[in-house]
Amino acid sequence: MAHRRVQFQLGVVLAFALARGFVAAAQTADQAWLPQHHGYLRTEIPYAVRALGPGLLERSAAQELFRGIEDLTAASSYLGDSNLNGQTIVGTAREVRTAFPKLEIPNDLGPDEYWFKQTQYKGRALLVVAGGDERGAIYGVFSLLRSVYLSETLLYAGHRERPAMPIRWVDEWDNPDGIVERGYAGRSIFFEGGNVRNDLAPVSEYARLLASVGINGVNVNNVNAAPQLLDADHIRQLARIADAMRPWGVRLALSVDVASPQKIGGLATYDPLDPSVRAWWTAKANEIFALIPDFAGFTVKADSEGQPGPASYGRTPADAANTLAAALEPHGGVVLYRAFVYNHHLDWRDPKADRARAAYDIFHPLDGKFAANVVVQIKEGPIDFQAEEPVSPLFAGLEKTNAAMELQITQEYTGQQRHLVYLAPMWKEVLDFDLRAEGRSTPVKEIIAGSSFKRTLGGMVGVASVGRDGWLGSPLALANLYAFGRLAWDPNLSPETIATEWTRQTVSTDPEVVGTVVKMLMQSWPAYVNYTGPLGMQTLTDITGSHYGPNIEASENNGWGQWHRADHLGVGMDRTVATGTGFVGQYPPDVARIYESLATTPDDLLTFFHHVPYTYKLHDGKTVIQYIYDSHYEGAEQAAELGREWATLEGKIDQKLYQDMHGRLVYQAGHAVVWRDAIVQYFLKLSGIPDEMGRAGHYPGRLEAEDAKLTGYKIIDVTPWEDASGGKAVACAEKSCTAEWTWHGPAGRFNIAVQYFDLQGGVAKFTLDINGHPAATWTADATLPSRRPNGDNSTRYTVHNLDLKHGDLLRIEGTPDCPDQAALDYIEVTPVPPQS
Ligand code: GCV
Repeated sequence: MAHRRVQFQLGVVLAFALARGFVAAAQTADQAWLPQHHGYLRTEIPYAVRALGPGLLERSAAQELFRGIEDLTAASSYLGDSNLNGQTIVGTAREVRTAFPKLEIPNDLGPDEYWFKQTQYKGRALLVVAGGDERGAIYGVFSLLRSVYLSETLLYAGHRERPAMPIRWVDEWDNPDGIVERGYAGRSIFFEGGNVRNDLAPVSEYARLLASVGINGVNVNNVNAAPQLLDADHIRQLARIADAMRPWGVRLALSVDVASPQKIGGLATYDPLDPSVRAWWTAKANEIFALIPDFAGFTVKADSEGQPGPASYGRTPADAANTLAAALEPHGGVVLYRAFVYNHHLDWRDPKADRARAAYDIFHPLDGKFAANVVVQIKEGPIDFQAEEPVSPLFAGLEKTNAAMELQITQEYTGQQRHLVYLAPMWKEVLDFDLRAEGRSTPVKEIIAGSSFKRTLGGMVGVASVGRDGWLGSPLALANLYAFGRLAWDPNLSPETIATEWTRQTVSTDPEVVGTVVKMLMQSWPAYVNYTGPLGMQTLTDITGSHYGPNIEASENNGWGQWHRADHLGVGMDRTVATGTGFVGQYPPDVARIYESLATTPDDLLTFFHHVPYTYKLHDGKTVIQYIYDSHYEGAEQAAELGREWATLEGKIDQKLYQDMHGRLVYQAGHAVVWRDAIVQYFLKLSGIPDEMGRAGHYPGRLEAEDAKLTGYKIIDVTPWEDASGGKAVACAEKSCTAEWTWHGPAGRFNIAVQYFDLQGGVAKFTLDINGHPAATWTADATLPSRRPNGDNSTRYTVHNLDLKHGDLLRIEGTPDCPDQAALDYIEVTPVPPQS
């Protein structure tokens, strides 16, 4: 086989052999978007690959290039003869110039920048990948392989790229015990039982995956930081993580608890201005850098959600940030100080209280007071990763301070990876949003890249919270991680382009498949907004608990401040300057003018900025209440459509992937109905205004469990009431229970959807039988939040194509498995459309 003849030099053979070792490990980067023996390409790439320098990163780059070429050509016996004499080299620009003095290469490549080109040198083919530094060489290799794989014609023309912003990090919210906060893909790849895991092969693979899209830093522990990670033993352990990621140019960062000097240092205080505290941090930084010379820096969550902070001593975030920054500065480290600082004990009766104001109120007055190696890390919206929020005004409020944008890749408020929600379109809206600071064009992407206010530092941080279960749990959720990296590298890319790239690398290159998957990805966020919280209401979920299923009042009457202020007359928070909380006034005047006026506020953010009656008319003349009904019916239908689109791919894509996503999308369609019904019946009851289309409160074919003939089952009230049809369900405290209905409809062929509650902690069993003949049996074995029946775990199982006639007996038997009481909400009998 031709590819066996590949020459490989400078010790890369060894690195390659090691790489194969971890490719064989359980969790690999190849499970995401990196090539997996496509082997179809007839490549002209010279297959003698070598790194010019001895550096670790360059070796990874050469190894990756070799692996990529081999992978792309594995099934091909063709390697053009001319290639036998050619070579592919990887190195820094300086090394390339020394090795090939006559070659014309750009002389101004910056950090992380790369250039590649296939040319002739002294009559032989030469493919050069040159980096402004070693990391640039790695990025160049990944970009080269991607462009070859995607058949872009960049090789001969030559191609040069540099990242838009220097900080491109992911944050992991991993606790030392192995639990990942807001992680939906299993346990930590970094920690277990209070320590760093022995097996760090997945960490190396993760770093490789991140490097392939240009991510250069990983903050490995939860921002609700565990101080013990800063003791000497743990720093030694953390150095192993840094070692595992270093070959890919990915640097380690750590979340720190600002009270560490007291909690683990034995000091009487953690006042950031106290000399003993400053000395403690300096010594700690020295200790870290002695073991991890390329340590990236600290992330800080302070004075927020119970975390200690400088406010305890009357000090400011700048005081705390600068103390840490001074300790890191001699070593080149940075402090990412989170602007997510707010009082979660707000007085909800106070119409002027407003959590959205907090970040700007606290940080804007400190503009210019932060050290040069401090970056203020600002969540994209003023609340907290909601399905839809306006852009944080703080991006425009820090002109003399470095800023980074924090967004969430893990889908805490956006379906927790059980729902397909491609977030790039939302992020892109934020990146492109023009805040018009100083009355000129200042889109967020330019502010965080540093160009708007001439800052040298800045960037994007994505909370990834990956785990051991396929990185993000759901295969299509990986498109979000990919998109994060691509946008941090180039925020001008379109979400659709990114989705296409990802799909072609991951799912298939078949244009029909690509078209379908990209369409699904692009539809998914608008669909989710439609069935969860439209018009700027935020995600109408259980905000003090799971952040998953519907729970509309959970936002109200508590100090957390995620209020939507819905009452029987209207909905929304008045945040105007004229009559509301004044939040609108935090935006630069050109933007504030738009949000201050009802007439110019875009519909999709209406209730974020204004309290309006349900009868208020949107720009197209539809009333708010009708929009609430319509968008929820439309959203649930869009969710069902995602499943139908995926179904067209059966047989055209990998069967395992097909099955996995099929199950998820069926579940999503069912859960979207739960969301739809909860919000629609809630607002119907609250407003008393009927749905013009007659759908709200009417469910054709629905047979409530509480109306059935029950044996063993007892009627229960579901909390919150809107999470069950009519607020009630039935639960079984016996060995088994039944609910029986008589079919009074016409004869025909039907689908029967059974809506039940799949509680945590037990695997209940259900059987549907018709006239005593079993039609289906299934188990409630999903892992969903909550041990009480509610919208977190309300689940739909549909039995298709059942022939029914008048008088038939439909019976569900539920067998509980403590604590899962095989609770049932309803069954819904729908005629099968004639064509199916
Ligand atoms: C790590 C939200 C999440 C918390 C998270 C917090 C933060 O409130 O629900 O889990 O804490 O944001 O970003 O600090």
